[in-house]
Amino acid sequence: MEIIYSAKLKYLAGLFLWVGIFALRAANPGDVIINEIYFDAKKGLGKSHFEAVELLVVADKLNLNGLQVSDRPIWNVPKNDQCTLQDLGHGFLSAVPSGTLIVIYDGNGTDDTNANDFTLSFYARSSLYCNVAPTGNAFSFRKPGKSLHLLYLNGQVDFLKYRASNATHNGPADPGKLGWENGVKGYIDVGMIGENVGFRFLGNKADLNDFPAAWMAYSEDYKKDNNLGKPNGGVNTVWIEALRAKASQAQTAVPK
Ligand SMILES: [Ca+2]
Ligand SMILES: [Ca+2]
Ligand SMILES: [Ca+2]
Repeated sequence: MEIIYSAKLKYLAGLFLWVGIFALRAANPGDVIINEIYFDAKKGLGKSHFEAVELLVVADKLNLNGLQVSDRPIWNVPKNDQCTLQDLGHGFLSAVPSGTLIVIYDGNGTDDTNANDFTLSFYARSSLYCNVAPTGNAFSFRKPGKSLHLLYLNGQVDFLKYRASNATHNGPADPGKLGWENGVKGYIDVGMIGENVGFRFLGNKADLNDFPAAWMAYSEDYKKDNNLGKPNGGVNTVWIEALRAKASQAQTAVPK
């Protein structure tokens, strides 16, 4: 009798483990998006001043182990820089709440791995949780135009492309299968070279970020008015607050 009971417990434990693994949600397009890019590290302003990407988690409880950013031109041709997130079994990336802003800095620093306040940050060059092989950099934006792919386990999740209005050419970066207004020719205009330092998404819906007009370039100094890890104002903030409210309900919901 006891043997049967113990076998049953083991079976149930195994079942719950498998249900748990399959319940983890992988990232698809629209589930996590690029929300802001800071592309000008303004060399000379001192350390802890890095180029950065802010990602917004739209779908609740996503498993983001394996999420990757890369500034390669073609999404499935690995070259240039890249950064792949992994939590090494600590679990902080296995069920990330909706409304979380994840900032990846291309520099050295102390990571924030606690999503209870809806922010996570990783310093790609020193982080244990960011694989930056083979170049050692997560991305490199110091050019009059560039692009960024967001990938998950070899699939496309998001894409954008930007360019200075006086840049001489558009660059080869291709959105692949993802929506992006005007395809290879489409880009976010970030003003004259040197005029601005980054750009933010102003929308309140994941697929609106396919439209360059939904983005705004900004010139504020990174150290004085750092918007990385914070909602971008207006309806973007309202949207993110709603995503966070939904996530909190999910966390505190009592099963009936
Ligand atoms: Ca945090
Ligand atoms: Ca998009
Ligand atoms: Ca922001």
